[in-house]
Amino acid sequence: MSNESLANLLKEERRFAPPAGLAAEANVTAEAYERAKADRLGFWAEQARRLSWETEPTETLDWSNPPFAKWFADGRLNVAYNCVDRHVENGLGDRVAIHFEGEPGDTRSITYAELQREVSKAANALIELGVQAGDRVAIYLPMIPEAVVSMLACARIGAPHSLVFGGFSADALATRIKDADARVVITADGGYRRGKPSALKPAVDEALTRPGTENVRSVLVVRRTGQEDIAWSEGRDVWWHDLVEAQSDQHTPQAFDAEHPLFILYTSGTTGKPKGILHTTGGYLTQISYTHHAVFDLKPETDVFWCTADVGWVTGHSYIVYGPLSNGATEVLYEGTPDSPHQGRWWEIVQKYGVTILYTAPTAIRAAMKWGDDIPAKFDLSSLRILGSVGEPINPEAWVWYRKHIGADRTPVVDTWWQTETGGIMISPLPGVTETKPGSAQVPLPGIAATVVDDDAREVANGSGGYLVLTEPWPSMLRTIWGDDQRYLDTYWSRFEHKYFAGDGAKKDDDGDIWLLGRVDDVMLVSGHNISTTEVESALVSHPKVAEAAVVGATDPQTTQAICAFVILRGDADAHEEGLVEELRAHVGKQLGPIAKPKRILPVAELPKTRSGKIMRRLLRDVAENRTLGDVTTLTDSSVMTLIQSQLPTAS
Ligand code: 6R9
Repeated sequence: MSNESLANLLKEERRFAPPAGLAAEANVTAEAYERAKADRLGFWAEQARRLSWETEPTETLDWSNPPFAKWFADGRLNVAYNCVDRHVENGLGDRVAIHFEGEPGDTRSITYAELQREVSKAANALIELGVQAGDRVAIYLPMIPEAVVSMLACARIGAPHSLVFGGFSADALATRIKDADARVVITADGGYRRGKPSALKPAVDEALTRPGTENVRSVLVVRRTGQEDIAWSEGRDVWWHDLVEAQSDQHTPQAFDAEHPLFILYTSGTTGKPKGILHTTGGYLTQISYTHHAVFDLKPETDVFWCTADVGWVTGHSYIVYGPLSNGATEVLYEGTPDSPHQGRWWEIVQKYGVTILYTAPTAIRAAMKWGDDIPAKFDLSSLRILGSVGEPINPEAWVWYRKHIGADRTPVVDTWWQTETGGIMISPLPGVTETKPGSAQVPLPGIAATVVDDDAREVANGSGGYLVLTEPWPSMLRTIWGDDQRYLDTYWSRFEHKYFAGDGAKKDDDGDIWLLGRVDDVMLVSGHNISTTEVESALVSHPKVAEAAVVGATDPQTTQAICAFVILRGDADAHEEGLVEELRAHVGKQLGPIAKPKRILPVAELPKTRSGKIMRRLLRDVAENRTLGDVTTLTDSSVMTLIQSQLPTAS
């Protein structure tokens, strides 16, 4: 990125100090940064002791063959034992682990003692199906307790799981089954979405007709909706309620090496086949457990934690399953969408369970902004004490809205930057320590080394922009791309020597705090200036009529790229209002400078998003450049593209 980058023009002066009470009682204080700086590996060795090891590790990091890391290599442990059994042994068997809220309103609270029995039964069932340590199990389930139980059962017997979003197609499922060479698939007849049952099993049946999936011996099927007349393949398909319920609820977990594979999770990326990100056991659980304790200040006796992600996304793996459960938390698991049957559903759930810590994504916050302030205002949200954000850069205006309308202007907001590849949170404020800045993830966590570099790998000065890199290995780092070490090297370790390239643009502000600016592929080049999509979007969202914005650079003969913005207006704004587009352009010009003014602004009703809530700018670029749309299979709802195209007068 050039030094002329406009990555420095958006000024955000608001600051929020940690509440005094929270700071005084915080799990982690400023001292942790000092300790980690003085002895980074010693710091992580200390965090590893949060876990219960069958064999304590004596080695911390083996980096003799970079970038292939081994953490705690001579230690042995069982992840499911750490997430379940040890809490029961510590007398916490009656504590609720999971409050499940189904979309149709069915509920179930599962204690740690019950979870131990469920996981043991499922582990015994997998063993009966012939699953051995090292065999891969594909999990294609809705957000129901069986998803968590299945993951823990796999971990318990050392069978790496590979979750595939319930929203993905048969094709996407087949590709992932094939790449991981899965032996068993766990699925359900269907799940609920927006009040209606939606079938899942047919996609599995279809996927298993594809070449390369022949090694799948068994399909274990949870009955969730009970309404589908589903096809059944005798000898292959087996009902969960027949097989799992018949098992003993006793199972003795066996310890595995710290570097034993725990799971594979596919990231779609923008090009090429999906990458199977491989995570292993000891280092992963150490960092996930620590970051959940530190970033959310979890007090397991009193907190009720809720991460709204899907378990099929890395956020669900780390902060629904492994983080909260390793820390003995009580948490909420919700099957459905935020607006079914009404737009206050989430706030109703916060009120009902007394949720104290909420972890969600900017897309959900912007949707709530669009629906209006009066909706959350109808519910008692006073139990909340910490709010988290993940998945995309959070626009400062959305951050402030979140704090004000959900957090009563009282709760810290922690903006957490990380990736499927990093396994756990890497850059985030600490709620009892950091004076927060709306829109910035700010500081690497204790024990994490991150910075921003220029094209020549030189660290940029404060006040400048460039590429986010990680300069030291970390415990929950990906170990490789499943079956493709070369691609691991090429994708992450070849752009800059000895540094992990995250693929995100970032800047350091005058205090050295880090601001994420979106994927580098999304950065625009306008008349010789690099302009961040994130900053133009944030400038648009800071206008009172705009709830959400997506900005792309469209090829332009004069300026290389021209800025094209798609905006969703707030509840009471009128898309046809005269002068609206000019008003928004002028607003961006004032916030960022004339060069950042979008050439075109198009009000739309929806934006294309992935199932994990990220805006797919690539497709908007196709629209802006009058191209046929690229691959839309990872969209939550592919009809939005038709909708957007139909809303454009002409795409010119
Ligand atoms: C956890 C997760 C990773 C990409 C990442 C970045 C974006 C995530 C962010 C953020 C700015 C944050 N991202 N958190 N950007 N601020 N707090 O989302 O993993 O699905 O692999 O996506 O998401 O672009 O590189 P994953």
